[in-house]
Amino acid sequence: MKGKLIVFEGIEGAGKTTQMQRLIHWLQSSCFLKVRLVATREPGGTELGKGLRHLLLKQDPEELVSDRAELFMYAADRAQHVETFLKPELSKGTIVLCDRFTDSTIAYQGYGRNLNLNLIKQLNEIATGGLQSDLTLWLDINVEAGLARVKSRGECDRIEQADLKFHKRVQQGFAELAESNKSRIVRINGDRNEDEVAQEIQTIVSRKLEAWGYSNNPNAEK
Ligand code: Z5A
Repeated sequence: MKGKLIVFEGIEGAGKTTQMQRLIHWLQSSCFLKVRLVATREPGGTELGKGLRHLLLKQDPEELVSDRAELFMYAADRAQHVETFLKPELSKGTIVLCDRFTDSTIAYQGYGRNLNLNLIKQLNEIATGGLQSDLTLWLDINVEAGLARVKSRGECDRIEQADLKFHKRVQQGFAELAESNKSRIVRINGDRNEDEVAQEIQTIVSRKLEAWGYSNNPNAEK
């Protein structure tokens, strides 16, 4: 793979979408990127994924989605996303920014729903064909604060409505993943104002890009 995959992770309301947009604007306006840059997300990064996202997040009092069905739907979304979007982009040399990836499944379906972690790791492996992020930015935020941000936006989706204990288990999942994957996952304190968080992300990403051989010299070609 010639490109790089940078993933944003965290609980609801952590600020992933906000910070991803800010990073894109910063990268586009800085001298770093003479290479193609794209943004995507899971679930919902492909046409098939958009349908799965709708099914996963809608509220249907008539039929609850079972935990295992939910797991397989996220895996199906990922398999399609990796095969038809991520791998082709990365092989062209693109820098891909992705809102959520494999760690979300471990945190939500593993720690949150208590499904078997080994099974989830195997499913992630099958769905990705072994593709991993080059850098994951984990926005670590107090659970109550994240949920309050989301609630202040209005209506909550199916997963956002899960109880506080569920979200705390998910948070614990991200914390343990960060602890055991220190070279891939970087913790960022998300309990700060948007500008402070964005500044730290820019510092981390610019260092990584330099380490990967991307120059911020405006005359340099990658
Ligand atoms: N899910 C799963 O279970 N398993 C999986 O494998 C995958 C996903 C891949 C959809 O994800 C759901 O799928 C998700 C996990 C599950 N659970 N739910 N629900 P999603 O990423 O599309 O949805 P989300 O995580 O709920 O997105 P979100 O609520 O929009 O969170 P966010 O993107 O991290 O936050 P944001 O949109 O940038 O900000 C939220 C609000 O806070 C907004 O009003 C901002 O203006 C505000 N904000 C942002 N930053 C700040 C700061 N620093 N201070 C104050 N206010 C802020």
